[in-house]
Amino acid sequence: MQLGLILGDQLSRTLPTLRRLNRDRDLIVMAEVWAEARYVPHHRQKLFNCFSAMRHFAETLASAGWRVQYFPLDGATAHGSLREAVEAVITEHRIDRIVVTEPGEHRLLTDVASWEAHFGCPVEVLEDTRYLISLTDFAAWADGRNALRMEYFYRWMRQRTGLLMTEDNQPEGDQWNFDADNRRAWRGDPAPPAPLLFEPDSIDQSVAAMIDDRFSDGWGEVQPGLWPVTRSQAESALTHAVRHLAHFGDFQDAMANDQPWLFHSRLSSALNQGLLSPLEVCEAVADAYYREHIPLNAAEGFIRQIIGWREFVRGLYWCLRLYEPQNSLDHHQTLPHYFWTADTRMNCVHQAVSQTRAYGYAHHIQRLMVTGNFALIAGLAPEAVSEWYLSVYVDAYQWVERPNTLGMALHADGGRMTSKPYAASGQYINRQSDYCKTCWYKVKDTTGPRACPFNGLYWHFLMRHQDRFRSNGRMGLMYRNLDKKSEAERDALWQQGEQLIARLTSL
Ligand code: FAD
Ligand code: DLZ
Ligand code: SF4
Repeated sequence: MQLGLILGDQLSRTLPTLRRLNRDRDLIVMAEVWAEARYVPHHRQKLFNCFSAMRHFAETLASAGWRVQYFPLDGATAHGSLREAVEAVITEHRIDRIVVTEPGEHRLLTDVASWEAHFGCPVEVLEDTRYLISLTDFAAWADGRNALRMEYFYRWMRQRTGLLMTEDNQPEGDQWNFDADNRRAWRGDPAPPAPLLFEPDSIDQSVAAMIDDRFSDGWGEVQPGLWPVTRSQAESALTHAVRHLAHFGDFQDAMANDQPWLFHSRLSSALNQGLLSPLEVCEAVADAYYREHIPLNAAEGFIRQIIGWREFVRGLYWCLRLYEPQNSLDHHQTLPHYFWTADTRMNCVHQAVSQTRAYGYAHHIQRLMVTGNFALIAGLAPEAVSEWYLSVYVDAYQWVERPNTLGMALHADGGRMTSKPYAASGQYINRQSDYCKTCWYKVKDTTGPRACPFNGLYWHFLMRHQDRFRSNGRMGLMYRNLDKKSEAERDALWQQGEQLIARLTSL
């Protein structure tokens, strides 16, 4: 008999493990374990989504005739780790082979790689085919390139997939990228769609009770029904997202007070858990464009995020070994308490962290240009920041979280992923949101007690890293602006930055 282990983010009907097993003879094992639940302090909503989706998936498999051994965390036989769960099954049954689709995290892949020797039983690790490009093909694309840039990868992926390509293999609309049409600020109109909610069932109720009981000290609120946890809920979420995608393109980079979702799809957790496939999501969006239900800047902008960014960061995680510690800017400040408490006068940070605590969600620009930008210019230690991002979002899995945090947001990878750091002053946040209007700080001020901290920290960042970045052509304008200032002004900015860094915890 073969033992097929299915992990919490492998909840796909097309999973290679399922294709490799025999429904009549083999055994599927799924286990909620302490090691996975506690290796970072996961948001309680993420734990809820993970365990509820696992239990629903196990039920679906059992109804389809599979033999499933499921270990709930609150059951009599709960295990500390996946290794221990597998060991328990091997002791109980005669197992000829262990089959597992490759885990999405290096940490777990390394552990699985040691099982064959440990158990004295063959372990077959299958390639995860649920992505649009294999790691081998990604490595071949990356091989020999001086710089790995998403835009070139994305164009190549458009050609490979044929998504939004004309019959003569040209991009729809004669343009690869409508990025410039994705930057409108949102001023209250049109109204964003309400998120699709689901009716919690008995599995959801028992998982919610378990989270309350076993993770009472955990961070974040739990709302059963807020995120899809079954395949059919994920399909409804996709239909809902596509129906409301028309304004995604225009307001992709917008932020607004008390508007956690705006026009974003909220599909990342379903995608990352395996409830949706990236291709079906992109095809649904392309279809909506061809039926003239959504404009090209929305369809292209959205598809770029999936076949571009999502596949690109996965390739980089493995190819550039981004699972290893990164700190090219030598940043070491500790994470201020308000990343957990939201207790800060900086309204933009307060908004991003509050909604993260409430829903396990912030959209991309909040993650990149508010919390990420702050962490970059304030010089927070990258590994602490990365652990925070991995902990607080419902969609957080290391293969996607680390490249985004260490590469895109913090430039801690030495610029292998982006050509320049995404450092910005309060002006950017003011342009893209209404946060500054109600902030205690004054976004127009650069010095003084109520000056927006993003301003002082931004100039300090440019000055403290000028040896590295001054020669970067893409940062020329930033340094020209710095050079226009008098020496006295630059001194004042430096002092402002120093003071802000000295009192990061009281901002
Ligand atoms: P939408 O805005 O509707 O975008 C559509 C889809 O595109 C998303 O569902 C997602 O699958 C994909 N996507 C968009 N941007 C990215 C990106 N940069 N990388 C990979 N996929 C992308 N995304 C995660 O899925 N997990 C993470 O742990 C994660 N950590 C991040 C950390 C930082 C510092 C930053 C800057 C971004 C991170 N992202 C992460 C990317 C992005 O913020 C989320 O994918 C997005 O906010 C999810 O919300 P949505 O489904 O409404 O996305
Ligand atoms: C995220 C997560 C959590 C919280 N718990 C479990 C678990 O108990 N059992 C399990 O099989 N998987 C869990 N996961 C998902 C794994 O952490 C995920 O498979 C790895 O991080 C690889 O991406
Ligand atoms: Fe954020 Fe500064 Fe605007 Fe306040 S003034 S919301 S701190 S950017």
